[in-house]
Amino acid sequence: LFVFYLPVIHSSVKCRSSKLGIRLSNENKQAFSNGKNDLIEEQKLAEKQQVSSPTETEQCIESLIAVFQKHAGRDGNNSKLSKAKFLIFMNTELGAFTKKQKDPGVLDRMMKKLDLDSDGQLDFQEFLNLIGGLAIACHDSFIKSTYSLK
Ligand SMILES: [Ca+2]
Repeated sequence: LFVFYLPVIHSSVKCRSSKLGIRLSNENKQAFSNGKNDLIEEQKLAEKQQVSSPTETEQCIESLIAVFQKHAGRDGNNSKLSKAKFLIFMNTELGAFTKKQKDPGVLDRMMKKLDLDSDGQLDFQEFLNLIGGLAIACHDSFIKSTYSLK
């Protein structure tokens, strides 16, 4: 049903999202260490922060990273999702999808398919294949329903 092997924009995931927080805090430090924390400086800072606030896409990427780390970090190893953590992720974050599945073996098979290096865990790349596959399925379903209405 789903395409799990979506090539993902791996390098772009790392790029801006983590640097953004650092850049903003450096701007804060600079403005306040100069002793110019009057109204004008605060206004300039607010304008700078508005300009460099994350875009919708950047926020989505940050959310994916945060969700992965939240679930992967349940046992202290926040770089991989074990099968148990994968099941918790599926039942909490994608509960609507999971509840619809009548076949109890579907999550086992998904885990096996997603685990490309067969180490019994999902790294971030493998996790993104899941998200990509679900996004494609949702997009296809959206396109179908849009065209069937016309
Ligand atoms: Ca793996």
